[in-house]
Amino acid sequence: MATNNLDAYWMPFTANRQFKSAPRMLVSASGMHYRSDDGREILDGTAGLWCVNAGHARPRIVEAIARQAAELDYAPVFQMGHPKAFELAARLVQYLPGGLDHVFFTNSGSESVETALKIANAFHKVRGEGSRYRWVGRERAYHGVNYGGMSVGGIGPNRRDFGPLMTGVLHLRHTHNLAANAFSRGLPEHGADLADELERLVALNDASTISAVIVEPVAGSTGVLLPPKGYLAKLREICTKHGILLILDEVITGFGRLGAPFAVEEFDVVPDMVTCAKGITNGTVPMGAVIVRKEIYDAFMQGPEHLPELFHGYTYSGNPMAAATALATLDTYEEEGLLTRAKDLAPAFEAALHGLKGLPNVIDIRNYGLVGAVELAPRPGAPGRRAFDVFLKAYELGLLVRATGDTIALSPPLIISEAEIGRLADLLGQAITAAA
Ligand code: PXG
Repeated sequence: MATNNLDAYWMPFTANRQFKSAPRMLVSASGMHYRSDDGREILDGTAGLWCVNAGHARPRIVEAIARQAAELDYAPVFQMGHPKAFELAARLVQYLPGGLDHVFFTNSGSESVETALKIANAFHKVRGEGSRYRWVGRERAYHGVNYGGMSVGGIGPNRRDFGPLMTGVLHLRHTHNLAANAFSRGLPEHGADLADELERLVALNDASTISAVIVEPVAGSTGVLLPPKGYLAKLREICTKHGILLILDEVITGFGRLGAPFAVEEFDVVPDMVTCAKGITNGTVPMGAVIVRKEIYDAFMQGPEHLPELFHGYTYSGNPMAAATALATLDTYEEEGLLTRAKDLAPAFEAALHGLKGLPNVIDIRNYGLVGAVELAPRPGAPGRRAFDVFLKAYELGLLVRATGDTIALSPPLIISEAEIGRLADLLGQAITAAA
């Protein structure tokens, strides 16, 4: 079989023709670096796709995967159990405030979102409030690629080609405001009042039709949009007032990205559900989870005892390979203090990124913890082209970044050193200058 035939693989979210004409192939990884097929070392500025929070090829995780495959490769997860799924759920809830204490496992961020949206509606139904079916998302949001997540999502190209989406979905305005907040360090000052939009949606549609609001604490995929100071607290307050569930999608912010285990703690906002994935297994074996408040779980615990209380789940929900991997991942995070390390490194990361101000076409730089973005002025008539050129140039120079629209997003593994932060900024600066 020809291994150099690139044709059969339809690559996800990829410019297939461009890639196949000039492939960028990664063949191994360790710590902060990838190695490419032409033997170059590539600094990982994105933790893979925002998931390899502890860096690559970590021994405990590698070992856990091998051991688990030999010990218990798979066990049915419907009407049967295995110890590690229970152990993992009990450990995960320790990272969240008291009320958030039950875990439903999935295999990805997209599935976590679908699961949370379904639980929200079923929760209202089981309590006799089945009229609450509407979900409220936000412009520019990314909640995965399945129909529920697409519907509450707010990225035009992700929605436009796929026919009717879910009915009854409402959207808040996004919070990105360059005129007021460009070059903010940390959370932007202006825009908390955008949360009041929720009151308008409630007034128009009546609270009795609204099930849940879902937002990313920091919108990652769309280019790292940070919540204005006070915004999330206000959303929480309005949701509580109207009996609407608040879902925080922590697929990117979970597991230390912002300097605390979850944004829930960092931003001091307690939602009714948290969705996560990615960093839960350090990006290795696929896994996601929805963590729900006790009241939600308890509401379902009724009806005939021999029947499932929730008709939902996946073949791989909490499967042994993923559970063992997640436990080893949490051990690694704990042993190395990684879930709070972004807080210590944030000042160096902030200084390094903001040092790029003044380079050609840089119209904004934003950062929090170990997530950051450099926004570029689009090339006239070719949106996305400039950031794509920077991405290509950076790769050539030995740095992996993410280009989204005309924003370069950064989310390095949480093990990054200050010297590597300097190198990351230096290489990115060179790429931005070269692509001008
Ligand atoms: N919610 C959020 C907030 C996400 O960021 C998902 C859900 C979906 O997760 P899955 O595991 O189904 O992909 C995400 C995923 C990028 C990028 O660089 C972002 C994501 C995935 C891949 C690339 O913009 N976010």
